[in-house]
Amino acid sequence: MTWERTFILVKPDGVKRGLIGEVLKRYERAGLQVMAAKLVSCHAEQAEKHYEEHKGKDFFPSLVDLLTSGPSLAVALEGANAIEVVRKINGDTEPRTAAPGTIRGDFTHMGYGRSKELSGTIYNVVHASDSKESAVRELDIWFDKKDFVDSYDTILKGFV
Ligand code: IDP
Ligand code: MG
Repeated sequence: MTWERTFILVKPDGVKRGLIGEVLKRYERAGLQVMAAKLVSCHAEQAEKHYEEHKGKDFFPSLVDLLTSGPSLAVALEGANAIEVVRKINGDTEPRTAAPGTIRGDFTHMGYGRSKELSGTIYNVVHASDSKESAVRELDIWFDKKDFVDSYDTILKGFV
């Protein structure tokens, strides 16, 4: 099945900088559909669960601090190969080397060295699921069943 649902988070650095519109615009203009969206001020427990694969790494505590420092926008997106396409739109993890035209390449330029001089984590505006399994897991952490719209007009599926 190529039709996928994925999870993205505009992290607190993106929300504080007023980038919600800029970020969502890029997914929408690529034809991805917003199926659920909400602002969430998460607690440490939820942030740790979300990033559990990184537990034990040196940047983990500062990553949890970032996620609990203010509201994030949680979004569920759907489209053909949505997981891969959204990560392409986001760009590489390190904004310093992320390609121009990607969210991370266009809205910040932080490198790993600079992140060490500051909080310890890279501020890169957005998160996106990296596999079908992580999408299911992360959507379950951030959303309830009732948060989703049932379905979009299927006409759109002919265009994307
Ligand atoms: P991703 O967000 O591109 O999937 P991951 O490796 O899953 O990247 O890392 C999760 C988040 O942790 C990154 O988006 C970034 O904010 C932070 N991070 C990852 N690696 C490092 C690092 O080496 N130093 C500082 N922060 C990092
Ligand atoms: Mg990741």
